[in-house]
Amino acid sequence: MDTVRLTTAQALVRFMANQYVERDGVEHRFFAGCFGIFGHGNVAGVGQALQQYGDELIYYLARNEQGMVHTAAGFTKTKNRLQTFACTSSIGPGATNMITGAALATINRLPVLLLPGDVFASRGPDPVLQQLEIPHDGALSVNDCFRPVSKYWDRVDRPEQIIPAALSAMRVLTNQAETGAVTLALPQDVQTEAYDFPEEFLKRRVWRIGRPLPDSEILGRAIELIRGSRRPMIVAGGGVIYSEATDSLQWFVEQTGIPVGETQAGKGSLPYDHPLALGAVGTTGTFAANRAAREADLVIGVGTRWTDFTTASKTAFQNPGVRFVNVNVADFDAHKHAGLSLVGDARTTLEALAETLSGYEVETEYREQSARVSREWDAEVERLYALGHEPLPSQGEVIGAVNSASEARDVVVCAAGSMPGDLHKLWRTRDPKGYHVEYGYSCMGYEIAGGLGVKMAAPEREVYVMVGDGSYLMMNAEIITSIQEGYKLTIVLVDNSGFSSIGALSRSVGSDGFGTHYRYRKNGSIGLDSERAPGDVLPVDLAKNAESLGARVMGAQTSAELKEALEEAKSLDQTVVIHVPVDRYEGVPDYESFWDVPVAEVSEVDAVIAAREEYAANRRAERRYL
Ligand SMILES: Cc1ncc(C[n+]2csc(CCOP(=O)(O)OP(=O)(O)O)c2C)c(N)n1
Ligand SMILES: [Mg+2]
Repeated sequence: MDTVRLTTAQALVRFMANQYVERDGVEHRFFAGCFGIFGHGNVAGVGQALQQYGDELIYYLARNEQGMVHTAAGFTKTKNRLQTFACTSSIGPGATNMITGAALATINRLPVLLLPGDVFASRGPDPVLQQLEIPHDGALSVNDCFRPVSKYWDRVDRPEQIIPAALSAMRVLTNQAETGAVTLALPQDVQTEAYDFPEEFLKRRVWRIGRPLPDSEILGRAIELIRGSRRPMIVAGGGVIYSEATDSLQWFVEQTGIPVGETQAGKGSLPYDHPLALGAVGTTGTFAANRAAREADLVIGVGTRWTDFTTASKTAFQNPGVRFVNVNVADFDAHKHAGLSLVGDARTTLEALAETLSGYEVETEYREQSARVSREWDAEVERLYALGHEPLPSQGEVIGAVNSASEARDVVVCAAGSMPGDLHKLWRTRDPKGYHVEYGYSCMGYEIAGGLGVKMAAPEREVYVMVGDGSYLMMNAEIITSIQEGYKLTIVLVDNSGFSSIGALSRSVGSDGFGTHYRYRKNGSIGLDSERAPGDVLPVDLAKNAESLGARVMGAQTSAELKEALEEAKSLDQTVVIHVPVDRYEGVPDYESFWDVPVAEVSEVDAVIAAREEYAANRRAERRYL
């Protein structure tokens, strides 16, 4: 057996550089590179290897370990999970900074490889700087915190262990049903130790990503259920997009006349102006999709994991006899809501269904109703795009301006705050990859870092990062990384001086916006919305902050100024931040939907008592779908 003497880290870097995936006959290099922030826990191991093999695997310096995992997640989501990045960190805080990113990746089913440094396997320098000491367990380190947020976790205590660990990592990363964050904890001494690695381990390896079909008997039962339904609807989730099944979906719905509601990850499954596109479904849904959901007797979920936002906390589907058919590569999701579980790839399964259903169509009246309500919804979008709110624009108008300025193939990116819901309702998606909202973890701080990943994956598209002031303050440092690497982002910083989303939620639970506005503490209190005064607001200047990071900054006080700034931004090739103050209280309404956020059962505050009564009434509509 031919061997080559390498350190653990050198072998891992060379292994990563030679991993490929293949789907539909097309090969993709799986690791586009490795992000990292060095410290004593990785500089001499993984850092040395990345320097030595820099031609094989490119190293990217990030600013925040959480941010670099978000960048990897944004990248792989844009690449439909066929390519990703590895992320290397030091031990201790560098490692634990990645945990939020790991959770985000795992929840969204996005493959990212995390390589936190770990304490000495030899336990020589014990405790080393940043080592956690637990008196009853010598084997624990902070990296054990990655276990619940990883789909595969390993600690490499001897150099040769990297062989099975790396192969297991690839198995999970490339498995469409299992994928998520994978963590290989690398003790800092082991990273640097040498071993005679078999050449075979380092050779080019191609992981095939198949398109499995469900069991034919179950497929037959699904056909019967569809044929027997009068008001079927489809809920399209992220799986439609990852599987590149949007054309098949369109073919299926045009043939059958079944209308489509979209989840956050599934938005873009159909173009917004398709007559069978009812838009967003659920808590942040349109009246078009939510009315169809209320009456549907059969719901076909394709590539969705049925979160509470999609089901409006299980109030969306009210037909007493409603049944679910779930098409999903993940058995776990396919079984939800007592659904008939079609475990398979979205594209091949939709095609198999369409072929077998040929000749079946919903009643003409139902098809026409879908087209009518879809048009009515678009008129509502138009109304909110052109609200003309003064003196500051509404958030809906800002979304309208960005949508109008963008080309069909450009991408909008968002994650947390009031914007994801508003974008879900209002963004007119014209391309399957045009809408990128991270709403599995809805993680404040994802926007800019994730947007960088989107741009790295699709440099030919303009990337519009829509970020609230709260999210911006949590994580804006990857602006510097975007400038360092020459990836332009157009960042629309929507400023309402605090957490308008949670402020509105607070008002709806009777708590008057308590603690959600950036205001001076006065008389010992952080303030209620009903007590606000003009001089209260803190003197924060986020535009100056963005400028100091090297971004080109423009201010826009009105919709007209915003449109001008967006046009100017298009002509630039560097990262731009457009700072837009909006009216905090002019929100986009909800459309016949609910979200279960429990309200205090007893209180001395009248508004809370009233909110609790309303909450109890709404909750009565929650169902179990058994
Ligand atoms: C990391 C993180 N912390 C807390 C939350 C809860 N949360 C959701 S939205 C939000 C406020 C977001 O503020 P901003 O970005 O200004 O958006 P706005 O609500 O004003 O639209 C908070 C605190 C979260 N989603 N993520
Ligand atoms: Mg805000």
